[in-house]
Amino acid sequence: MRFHVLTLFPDMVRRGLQASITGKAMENGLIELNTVNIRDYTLDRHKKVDDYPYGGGAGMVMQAQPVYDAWRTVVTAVGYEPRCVYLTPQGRRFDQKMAKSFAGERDLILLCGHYEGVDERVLEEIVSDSVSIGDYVLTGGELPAMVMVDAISRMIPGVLNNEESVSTESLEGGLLEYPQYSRPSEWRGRAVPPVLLSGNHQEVEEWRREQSVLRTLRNRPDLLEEAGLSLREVKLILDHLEE
Ligand code: 6GU
Repeated sequence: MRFHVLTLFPDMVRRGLQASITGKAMENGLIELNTVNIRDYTLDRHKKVDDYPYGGGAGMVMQAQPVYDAWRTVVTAVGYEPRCVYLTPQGRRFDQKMAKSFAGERDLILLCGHYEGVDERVLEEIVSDSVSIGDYVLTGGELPAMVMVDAISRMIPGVLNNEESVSTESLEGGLLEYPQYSRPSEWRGRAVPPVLLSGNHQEVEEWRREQSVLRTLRNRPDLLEEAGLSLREVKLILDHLEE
């Protein structure tokens, strides 16, 4: 999969994704990262890419022309119009389901906004999806673009070493992940839950499922409605609510 990130801070995006698993995925040719510096496309003598908002108000607006020309260059290079994501707090909230849908694309264009926003006319012209990564405001779309590239990349076959970990971990089953433990079996007086040392695979699975349900109840009760719990699991929740 090829990611094309339109940004004023290409180094930030490149350096952020070069580390760790996404970096390895690039080395292995499983993903490609093409950062495009929007400033390279300005026609302004002083390399300016923003201007005052019509109608007044605080801040500056990213102008349409350099954004459009940067986008057009990518479209011409790939030979078609890939989906184009605009990163903005006004967008649809990014989630695992959305990551999966983007993971099926050959190319994805990510447009990072800055200042108070981007001229609406170029957004109307090029954007297929407006996406936010959560209910807080960041200074620009670069970190959200990196978040999206990371979340999408790990769904691509071969990017994670353990294929199983893509499907069984957090949120895939609609529940949060259960707690994990490794050696030693006792650390600072804290023992690993004995069931995990029992060798009884079925009991381990039951314990983990129960832990997932209770953790979701505690931290993300909004997820429980969609989680498809059994009657037994609903009763478990009710017992804990009484305590
Ligand atoms: Cl996509 N952009 C900005 N600037 N802030 C955000 C965001 C995006 N998602 C959450 N906060």
